[in-house]
Amino acid sequence: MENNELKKYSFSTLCVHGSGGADPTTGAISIPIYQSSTFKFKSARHGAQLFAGEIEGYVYTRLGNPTQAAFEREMAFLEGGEAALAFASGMGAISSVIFALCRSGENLVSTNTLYGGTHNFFKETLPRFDIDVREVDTTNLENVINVIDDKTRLLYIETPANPTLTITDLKACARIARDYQIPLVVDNTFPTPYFQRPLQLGADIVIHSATKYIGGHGDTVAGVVVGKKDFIDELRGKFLRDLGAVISPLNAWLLVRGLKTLAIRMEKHQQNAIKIAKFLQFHPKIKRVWYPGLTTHPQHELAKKQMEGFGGMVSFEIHGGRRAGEHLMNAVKLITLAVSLGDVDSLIEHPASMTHSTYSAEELAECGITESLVRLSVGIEDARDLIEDLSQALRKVKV
Ligand code: LCS
Repeated sequence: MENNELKKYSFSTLCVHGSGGADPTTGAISIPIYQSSTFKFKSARHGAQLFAGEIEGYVYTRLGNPTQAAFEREMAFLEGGEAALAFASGMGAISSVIFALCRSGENLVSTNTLYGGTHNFFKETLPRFDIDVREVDTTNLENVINVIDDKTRLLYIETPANPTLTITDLKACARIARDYQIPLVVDNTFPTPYFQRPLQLGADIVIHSATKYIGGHGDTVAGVVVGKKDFIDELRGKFLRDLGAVISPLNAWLLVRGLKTLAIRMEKHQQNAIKIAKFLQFHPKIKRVWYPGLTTHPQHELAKKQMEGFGGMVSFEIHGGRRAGEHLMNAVKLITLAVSLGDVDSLIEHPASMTHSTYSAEELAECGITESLVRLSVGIEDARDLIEDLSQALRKVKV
């Protein structure tokens, strides 16, 4: 099927059928796991031409592999980008993109609420390379404009943000990025292309921790970048080659398989998340619930405008502070106490002491990541069982 012909189908059909069918070499409908580190050249000249970039083909799996390529093709297709590049992890993808765009003496502007690992890379590692990161509250875009200068090389946005589900206006950010002629880079891990397609809203580069919803089963660590072909070629040819955060063929294959059920999983994650958010909202032991689908979320209207759904992540503050949160997390039976997110299983964790422990006390306060905040990655179990589990655990919590 041609790409144009596929455009008439809905997103969930495209997830199942992908961009173009069977393996071109064998006709296998499930892409083979090309478990090979290197590829035989037809002649010395052929090898030299491949190295010189004069012809296309496979050389060595750090530089490309057919199973990786299949995953990259599907991700570019589903995000609506020209090309994609897979990485060994979300952090591998993020660090390679930043090093591709920034040199020493330059800076980037970012959302202040980010996955704690990204924040650590921005605030601890990049300064060692003399790259300055200006993290600001991007719910007010004046803050962004105020810190951009002639050394700013990109605007980096995570929306909905981990773990507070704060929403940033992507169209408005794209306008700012265009005005200053810098790329807008969006971490689309939480919503996935099923609920949000940043490239259509004016972003230039999309990044995922594919470890999460893209893989979906808690068995793979991976990342991916989607953008213009020229940028992706440069990223592969320079930064994947030099930094080496390459995905294995097996992990790429697991992600291709994960994508086939992305739509149905995201629907179920969301259905469950809405039910749980509403249950928690009215629970006497819960102080506040953060879910973009609730009308009480401060940016519910913006979320409705730029997203096609609200996703499967719910955060909440519990009365009784950290001690009560720990009690709850120790008392759940079905829900697993673990970091990561986007798995079919529900996962619960405490951002301030776990995923966001890289933030200082002041930074946590600025982002609203309080000691009483608990993050729940809602799985695809039956919502009644999840609510019953939370209910029994909350009964045990003394506030
Ligand atoms: N971006 C977001 C939004 C993330 O949540 C994570 C990981 C990353 C990037 C990094 O991806 P990785 O290298 O782990 O594939 N988030 C995690 C979390 O919230 N709990 O454990 C990992």
